[in-house]
Amino acid sequence: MRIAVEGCMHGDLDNVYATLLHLEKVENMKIDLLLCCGDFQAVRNQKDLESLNVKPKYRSMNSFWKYYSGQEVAPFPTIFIGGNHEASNYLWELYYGGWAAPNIYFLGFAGVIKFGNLRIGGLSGIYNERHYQLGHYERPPYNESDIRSIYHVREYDVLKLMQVEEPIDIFLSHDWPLGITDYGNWRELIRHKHFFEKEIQEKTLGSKAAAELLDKLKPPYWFSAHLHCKFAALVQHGEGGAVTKFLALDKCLPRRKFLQIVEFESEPGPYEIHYDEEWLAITRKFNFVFPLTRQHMQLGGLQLDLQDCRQWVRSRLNARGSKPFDFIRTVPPYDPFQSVMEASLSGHCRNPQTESLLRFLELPYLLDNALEASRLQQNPVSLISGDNTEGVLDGENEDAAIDDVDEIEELEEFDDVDVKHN
Ligand SMILES: [Mn+2]
Repeated sequence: MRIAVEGCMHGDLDNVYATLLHLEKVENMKIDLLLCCGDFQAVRNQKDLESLNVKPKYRSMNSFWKYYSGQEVAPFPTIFIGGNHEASNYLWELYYGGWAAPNIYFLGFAGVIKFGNLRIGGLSGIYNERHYQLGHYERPPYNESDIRSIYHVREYDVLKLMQVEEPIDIFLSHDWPLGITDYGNWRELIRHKHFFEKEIQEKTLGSKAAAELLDKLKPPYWFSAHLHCKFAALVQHGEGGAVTKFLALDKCLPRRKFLQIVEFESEPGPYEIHYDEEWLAITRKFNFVFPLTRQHMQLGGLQLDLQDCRQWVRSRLNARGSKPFDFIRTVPPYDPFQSVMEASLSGHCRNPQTESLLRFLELPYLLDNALEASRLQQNPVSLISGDNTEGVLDGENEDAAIDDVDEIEELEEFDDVDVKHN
């Protein structure tokens, strides 16, 4: 099986697919899957642009809407996670994962799925300590603060991924695991990206949550994006332990290293995306502590026995099959011939895929319901203590130092070294 991995998509599906089709032709090979490590920008229409945290001059429709509307069809199965530039309202609809467009699958805020015999896991968003222990309290339409915190990783989602015991083949995170630069040629890295130097030396470059997951899951492959450069590292987990090949890739621009083809041993294709039994069991088991308010949650160390749940999920999957529920369009796609979009509701939309999955798992729908969430938190669960401290109010510089590489690069004006080497 041949998998293409790319860094940030930034809504440029047309160019990435064209590049891959060209590659298939000149190399005379078949690509089975495209993995994208975030900043996908699944913008369906102008309304979605309001939930995308980018500077006004980057607020453009790009090309996802064509694949959403059906005007174009993704030529390769595509799996992506979220980054920090997303149509966050749309990704929230698909919190548990689902088809963002035909043949384009969103892994969810956290998720594990199967593709052929491979198990692919991922964590969306970027790490920011200030919001880590809060619930998912943001609801569209987002205010100035929520539009930036919605993509900050929450401990709850990491905790779920920490329950995974069966081997993961590939893991995706948008920002790099904290400390990963120690395992690669960081001196070479800062020669091109000298604005990383301070954070590398202070050991603050990257996601603490991703580092914990890397240490727990020890997947053979880990791919990231976010910092808009290529960087490889080799992590040996203890003496004689498992090895993780880490690779970060650039964004899609001419002369930039944004794509890598990786080959995996597998049975002959074609391959399909399927639900993962262990992950669905974790999802079902942990839904009762799904935090949906600004309350601090102390979830650390929560352990639940999954065995009975595994059995239950297995029999449900055997009865229904494990293919994800079908894609369903929920909003009118962008129409380039219509300059102003018809007025539409800017609130949360219940995505039928999410509703079907929750019905399948016999779970309540909570994504639009803060009330339900606070009731849940009042339940006396001995292992979880929700103290009443509100999340710290958001200040101007709430994001980590390197949160938006576009901005830094703009300041740097792509120095010569950068262009030459990418
Ligand atoms: Mn990013």
